[in-house]
Amino acid sequence: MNNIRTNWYKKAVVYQIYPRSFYDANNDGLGDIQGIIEKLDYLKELGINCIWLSPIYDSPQKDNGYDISDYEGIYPPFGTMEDCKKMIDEMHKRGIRLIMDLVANHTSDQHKWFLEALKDKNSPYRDYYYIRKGKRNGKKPPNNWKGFFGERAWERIGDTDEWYLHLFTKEQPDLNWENPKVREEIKGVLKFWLDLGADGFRCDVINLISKKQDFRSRIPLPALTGMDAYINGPRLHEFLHELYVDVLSKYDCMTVGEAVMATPKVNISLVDPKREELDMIFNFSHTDSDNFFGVKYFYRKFKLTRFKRRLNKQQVSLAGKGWNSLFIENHDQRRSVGRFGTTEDDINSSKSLAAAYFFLQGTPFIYQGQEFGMRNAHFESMDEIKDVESFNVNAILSKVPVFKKRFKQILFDVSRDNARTPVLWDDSVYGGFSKVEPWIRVNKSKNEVNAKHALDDKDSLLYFYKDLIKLKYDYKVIEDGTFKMIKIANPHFFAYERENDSEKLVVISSFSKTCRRFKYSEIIPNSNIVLSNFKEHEKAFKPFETRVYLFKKS
Ligand code: ISL
Repeated sequence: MNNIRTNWYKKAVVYQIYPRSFYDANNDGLGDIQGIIEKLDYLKELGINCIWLSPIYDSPQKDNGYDISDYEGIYPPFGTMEDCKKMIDEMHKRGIRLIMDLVANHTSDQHKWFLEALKDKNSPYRDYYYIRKGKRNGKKPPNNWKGFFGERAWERIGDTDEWYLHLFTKEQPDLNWENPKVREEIKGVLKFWLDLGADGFRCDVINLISKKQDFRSRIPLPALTGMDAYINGPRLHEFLHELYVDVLSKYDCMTVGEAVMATPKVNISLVDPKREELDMIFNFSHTDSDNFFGVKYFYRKFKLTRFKRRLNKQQVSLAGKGWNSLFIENHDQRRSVGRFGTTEDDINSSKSLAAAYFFLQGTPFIYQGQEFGMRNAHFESMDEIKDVESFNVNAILSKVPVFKKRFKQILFDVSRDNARTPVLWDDSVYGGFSKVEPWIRVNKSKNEVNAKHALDDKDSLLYFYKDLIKLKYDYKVIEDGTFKMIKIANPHFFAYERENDSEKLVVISSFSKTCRRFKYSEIIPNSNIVLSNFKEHEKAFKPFETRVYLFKKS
């Protein structure tokens, strides 16, 4: 087949925008599309060349847009389709590509398909969803499955004997991908956006789209009962391949799938180019290294060696076979400052972490505000929290005796809202995000941590990210070099080599609060350093010093 796909994603640096918190151009307290347009020059200057835009589609916003009521319409407070076209145009003019968020495991309960399905028992839309008879004359759900926000995965339809499946909130009914008509509809959505100019998709919870069809109860688990039936279901690969063949292969686009709880085996099966499914996935094994069982509420102390081992596993298992995504933050994760061995009082720790993840093999992603070190929100009351997940989990876990006392604090620490406070553009009253009070409270650190402050200081994290991005484009070895972790058991350093026929790149990042030596034969402290957060280098690394060495082979 004549392949029109250029795999441009291998040269991409992607910046994620969570629109409701990015920039409010019309001063209604909510970010918007015009706000994105206004900040494109800032992003161009940062150096990124691709944007992943979290959902802007029409939606009742029960889950901040991850509950879509019209895949081809824009949520009016964010703007119009005309604004959207202008935004795509302005991005492309600046050499920035756009990947849209494809939320196709579920729709909103206000989507016309679901409304039609409920209205009429004979409607063809009924089979777009999983609607099943309940047990005990319909009074009990069809099985004991639980969803991602802690609740049971079924909602009764009025006082009928039927229930529908929802793996997220009850306002997000799961689509039935077994139905070929559903797959055609989703292909139509993909085509619509690609024809409009989108360059690809971040595919929300994509490894949930196929479910085992027995719908039997499973052994109850502390979380996600039934997961063996709905994670990596039997027809997952077939459905993805179908999307690829019928749509994705026909455009020079890219896909990154969000894959929950992906093992290395699942990871490679989704991104092996020979299988023609996805280009890469988000694998959360490293971000989950500070919790038990992949459940963030069961959190534990961060350990650099655990974090490294998990990233190493991702890298090694895909080496030479498939592409990686590289990330430390997104809109569902709390901020990395103060999380992955970094501290709020030493910006060098964020620089050290940034260099550590940025030059691994794969496409780096930066989440809005990460580039200048936005911090967690430090919530103090439930009134400050807006996320439906936090509410639903709070309602359940606050009743469990072992959680009772500590649970609120855990919730404040790990709530997804930590990443969703407005981007701090300056130190004005609402952090330069808006002139009116935003939809969620402004981060209290606005006076110390904001984009303006970072732009005024050549030593800021932002300029360091700028340098990282530039290096990523400059050296081919970052794209195609082999990967080798160095001294993986060392608890103070994150170090690795990338090597191809002509170059070798070595990254050594200290995560130590004291000066330490890192014995490694090939380096001489002051030569071949292409990037560092310190100007002078001695044998010992200063606290949180990072050095990137580049050796040319003759
Ligand atoms: O955020 C999580 C845990 O706190 C994850 O379990 C998250 O729910 C999961 O990664 C799926 O996330 C995606 O789909 C959700 C949406 O709420 C998230 O924002 C989105 O990234 C449902 O569409």
